[in-house]
Amino acid sequence: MGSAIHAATDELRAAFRTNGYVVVPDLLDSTEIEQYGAAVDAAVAHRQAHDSRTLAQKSRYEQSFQQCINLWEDHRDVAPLTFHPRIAEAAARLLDVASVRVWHDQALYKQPGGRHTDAHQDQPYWPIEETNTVTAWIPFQDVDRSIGAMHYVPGSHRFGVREFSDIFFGTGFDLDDESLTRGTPPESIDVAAGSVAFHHGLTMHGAAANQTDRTRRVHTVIFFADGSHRTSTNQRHQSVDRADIEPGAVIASDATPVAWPPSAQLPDTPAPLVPSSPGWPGWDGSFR
Ligand SMILES: O=C(O)CCC(=O)C(=O)O
Repeated sequence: MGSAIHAATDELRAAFRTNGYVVVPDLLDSTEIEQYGAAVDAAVAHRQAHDSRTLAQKSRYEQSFQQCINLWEDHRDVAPLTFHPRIAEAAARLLDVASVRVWHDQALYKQPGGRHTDAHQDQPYWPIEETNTVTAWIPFQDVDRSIGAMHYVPGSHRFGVREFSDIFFGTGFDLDDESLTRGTPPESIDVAAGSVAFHHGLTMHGAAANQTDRTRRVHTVIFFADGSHRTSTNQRHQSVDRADIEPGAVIASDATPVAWPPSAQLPDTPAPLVPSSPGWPGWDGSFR
């Protein structure tokens, strides 16, 4: 690990606590970017090989990105990225916990001409009681607004809002609605390849359209504090359903392995997906 590799310093942790997002610079070196970028490219191509639709033929949601979930399980060369110790350690430090688990990973490839990503909070999509959650957003190329940069409403993870926003069939949050955002405008964040943007599970966010002729290649990993519980609602989600985690129980299974502290070996591939997990698109394997 070279000296240029950074960490979630106290300053960055304070910024994350205040704003609900932060960019941790230089977590991956150029060799890793090339290697993992190629691995995720191949995994996405494999998962999407059956899909010959043009962008215009896809749903609004699918026009925002090609979403490929849990690539670490069936594309084992992606696993070292999903469980990358520097990224997992940064997540644990930002959440201020000793140990984090992976909820799931997902590639989010925004195709040339891909529409913007509608605004939402992530946490309402997940039946996790505690809100000690964070997503690592890992671009394989420099990202600015023209290719689909993320934007975040600063401090919105502390607004007391935990509200499902339907980006699958609807248009998501209206960030011009001051009663939602407290009049705080979203901030668009450029991220250089090698750096990782982290956002809290309650931070309101979206992403710009891809106006370039290149795909915006991004891998993401969702981490949650070890010891978190499944909500007592009947909200379904493969990350808990497939391991029969009961409502109210601690979420701990081989479907959501510990990423920090790191293990000597990468986690094994867990049992296959539950064939049909009602809820919302993606959880029945339709994006696989
Ligand atoms: O990459 C995008 O376009 C959206 C990402 C996102 O919403 C997320 O990672 O929670």
